[in-house]
Amino acid sequence: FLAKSHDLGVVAVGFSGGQPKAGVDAAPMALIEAGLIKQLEEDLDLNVSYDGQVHNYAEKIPAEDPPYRNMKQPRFVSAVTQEVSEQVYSHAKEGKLVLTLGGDHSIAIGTVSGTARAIRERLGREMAVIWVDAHADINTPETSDSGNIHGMPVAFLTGLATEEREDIFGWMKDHHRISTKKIVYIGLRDIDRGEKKILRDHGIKAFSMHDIDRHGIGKVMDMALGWIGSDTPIHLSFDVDALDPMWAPSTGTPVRGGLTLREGDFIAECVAETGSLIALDLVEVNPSLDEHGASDTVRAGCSIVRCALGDTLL
Ligand code: 6HN
Ligand code: MN
Ligand code: MN
Ligand code: MN
Repeated sequence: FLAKSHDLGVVAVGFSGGQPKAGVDAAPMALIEAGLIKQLEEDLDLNVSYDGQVHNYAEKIPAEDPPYRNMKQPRFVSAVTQEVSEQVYSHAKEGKLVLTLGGDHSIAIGTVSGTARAIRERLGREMAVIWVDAHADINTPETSDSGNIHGMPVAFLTGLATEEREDIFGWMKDHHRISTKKIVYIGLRDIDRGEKKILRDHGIKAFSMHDIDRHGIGKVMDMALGWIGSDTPIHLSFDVDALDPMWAPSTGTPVRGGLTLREGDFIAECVAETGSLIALDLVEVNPSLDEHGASDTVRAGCSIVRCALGDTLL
């Protein structure tokens, strides 16, 4: 699905507006300072296009941004994700694999909509999304208790939530969206009541930590990739809080009982082996939370990215 399998576009999104805790905006710089881009170029031999900037989108901060339909900072998140969507789209339409370093998970409204549109235009196909997370991030503005948009991206991306207002996600059109049948979750363990109903009502494929305990991660990956089907382009959106806080404590909404470091890397390795990966997001690393765990969290994030982009143990 890629024009050249060695071309990688990197977008660094220093954005925290989808949730209330500062610091997640510093993650792209922390990942890059830990050597991530250098490793991708030198160890994995990727041809990296990166503009050398961590975008903070300060110019997009609206003068006023009161809550709307219960969403917090809706105009700011909408404007930033619209811009991210264009950035990701322009890499993906040239046939590059796109790596986006977040930022909180609201930015996936931009990344997934950008690749969905590019893959439709380039290949005339619908892609699949593998969402690795402790959370389902599928609240609608109405089901959300928190009002934090990082808990809503999947609802907007699947059209379960829509909004007419151009400045509050009204820019999202059908060509930006994916079907509820094309998303697969892995690692879930903290789902809100309204989200459980949405997952059930729409028959959305989800592998929780219970499924991983029962079958093992190997079988779960076979089932997840089997659901997607071979020869389907895959966008992998990896929330670092899918990992157990033992391995990734520096994140905004940690939940105990998560993936081991190896299970996280294994998921990424299995996706790499399909040869169908077209985009990868790494989100929710927050180096300012649990500061003594920050370097472990950053290292875990770098490792997941390397594994997804083709690093193998042997
Ligand atoms: N994330 N379900 C909770 C909410 O606020 O809607 C938590 C969302 C977490 C989002 O981790 O990307
Ligand atoms: Mn998430
Ligand atoms: Mn999460
Ligand atoms: Mn919860």
